[in-house]
Amino acid sequence: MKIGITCYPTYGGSGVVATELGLELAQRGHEIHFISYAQPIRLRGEQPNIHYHEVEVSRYPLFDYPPYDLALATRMAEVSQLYDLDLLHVHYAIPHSVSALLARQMLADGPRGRRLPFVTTLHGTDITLVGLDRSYLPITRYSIEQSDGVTAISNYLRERTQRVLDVKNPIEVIYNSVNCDVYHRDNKSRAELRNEYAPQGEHLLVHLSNFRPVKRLTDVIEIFDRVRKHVPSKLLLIGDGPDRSVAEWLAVQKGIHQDVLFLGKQDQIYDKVACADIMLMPSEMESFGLAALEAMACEVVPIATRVGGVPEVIEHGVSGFLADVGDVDTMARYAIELLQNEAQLEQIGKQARKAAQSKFCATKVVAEYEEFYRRILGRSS
Ligand code: GMT
Repeated sequence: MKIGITCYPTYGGSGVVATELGLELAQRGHEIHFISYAQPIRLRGEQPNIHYHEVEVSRYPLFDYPPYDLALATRMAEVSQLYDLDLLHVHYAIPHSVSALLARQMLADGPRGRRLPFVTTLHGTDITLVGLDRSYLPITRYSIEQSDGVTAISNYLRERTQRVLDVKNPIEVIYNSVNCDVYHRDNKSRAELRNEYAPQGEHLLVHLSNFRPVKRLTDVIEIFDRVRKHVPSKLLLIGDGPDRSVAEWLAVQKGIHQDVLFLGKQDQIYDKVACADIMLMPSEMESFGLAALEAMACEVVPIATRVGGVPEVIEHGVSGFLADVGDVDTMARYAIELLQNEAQLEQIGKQARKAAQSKFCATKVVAEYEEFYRRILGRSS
């Protein structure tokens, strides 16, 4: 198949999911065309079957708000025509599904009158936050209803979209996935990185996000502060975003800043995640929690909040631990107990990887997308 993929190319789970999906599909022989304003962060160098088409957004002085969605729709239609794409797959409804809808309409009304179906994958904040803003809600709902196929990354998100947006178009759940060959424990690189980050043999906790308020970065610091009082440990913070300075300030106030390592945004994160013992994900909301899944594949035990789709990813007490939002004492207690019991830490880590392999393995999930695309194409021809 020839598939156009659009996503937010910068730091964020939906862009990562879209890029990894495109890479897997390309490996399986499909021709993949990424259409976006920048090259997706995890897409580097020349790769077979992968093409990237940049969307140029005009900065004409009249435009206080450059109309990216229109430039995207135009590029989608051009690329689809030029490379004879079979379908478009957009990740994150706003504004991508609206642009895809316009592109489909342009091609249908064009000289060849061709039909270009599009699939929308809902990721979370496109529904739970942005989609509920009155200025976006009607158009978000409309573009979802108009999609030739809709998927959501968890049962939670499907139910929430149906309930809150009253969407009638069927929504299929296709979970996010992880490539367990890439995300795994590599003892050599793990030893090297632990030597670098924790030279006195301390335990390592890790957090990975875009540091937005929904991630509750200060809870990560609070949890770590409690853990550090009982177990010698260091905290790796991967990512960057609006809450970085408040977290830095809190770490300084608590006198623990020398043990909190801000690693910034990283292109490839698997080795840095895999060298840790525990991943902290105390988010206010997660429709899925991709970072936790990536940790699980690396045998790193996730301690997270019981919100949104997270319980579909982490089975409490089996593949990680769950607590209520803001309950930093309980999350710290789980971490301390695990770090003081190496056998349990190792056992839960292995169970976490097993869960990642059996339920969320990229090979299985990519096949589900292929099958979904075929069904959409069958219906559209
Ligand atoms: O959570 C974010 O800040 C980023 C956002 C995105 O769209 O990039 O993440 C959402 O999509 C991820 C990939 O499907 C999910 O793993 C996250 O749980 C989801 N975030 C929320 O629901 C808050």
